[in-house]
Amino acid sequence: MDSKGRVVIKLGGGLITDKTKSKTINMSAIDKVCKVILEIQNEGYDLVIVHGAGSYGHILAKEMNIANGIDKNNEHAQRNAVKKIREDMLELNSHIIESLKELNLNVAVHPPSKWAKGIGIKFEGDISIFEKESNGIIPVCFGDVVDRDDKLEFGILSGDDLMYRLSVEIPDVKYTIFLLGDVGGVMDLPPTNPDAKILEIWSKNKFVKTKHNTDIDVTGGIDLKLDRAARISKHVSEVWFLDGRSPERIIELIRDGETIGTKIIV
Ligand code: IP8
Repeated sequence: MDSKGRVVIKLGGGLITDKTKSKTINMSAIDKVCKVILEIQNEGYDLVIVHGAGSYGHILAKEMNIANGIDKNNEHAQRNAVKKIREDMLELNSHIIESLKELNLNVAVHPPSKWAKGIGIKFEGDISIFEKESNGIIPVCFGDVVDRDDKLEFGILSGDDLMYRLSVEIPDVKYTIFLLGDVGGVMDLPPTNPDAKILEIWSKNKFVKTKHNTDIDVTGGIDLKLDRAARISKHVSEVWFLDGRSPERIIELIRDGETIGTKIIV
């Protein structure tokens, strides 16, 4: 069957782990999303999967100040932490791979620490490895600690930055989907407010008070995601923030053209 195009999906760290407790996996959420990934493939789309770090990355990265690069006073402990976070990310990734393989899906994992350098949307690395997979093989990558060429030596490349380059540079991306862990989309008020409602549409010009948990997240939380999503929407017409706890909404979206969630527009 000819491909209907590509769907790029990020499984948010808050969906696949409990962000507050070190290395706590949410296997039932992962299994639920993976079943939908199989359905998307059965609908005739190619996929690219990205996932966040959640409590497999952010907690230790914050404790050891990894996002700000090398600190000569704490070099040894930081290098150990970099190694440990990379191992933990591979462990988190293996849970997702396991779930995909149980559904007989074929995957190719590309850990960013092996092919990417630098942070932010201009990170270096050959994205074309993600479009070369054939026969329904799904390329997978994740937010990671990466090397930097400058004196800071290392930094954190967020899955949201990977989402940007993967969505914009790979041809034929029809949908870019950010699956969130605890909300139905972008909310009009901080999600802790009981009156908060899902915005059907979000554009950069519209002011939204977002709640970003700076205690845990070393990359940029919802604000980074929104910035990257807005940039992606200049190239991809269907960019959505959806509730990862109800991943079947992706199927609804690709079949019916609409679902519950937030569409990001320029
Ligand atoms: O959760 C962060 O990736 P993100 C990666 O996608 C690490 O922002 C290692 C904290």
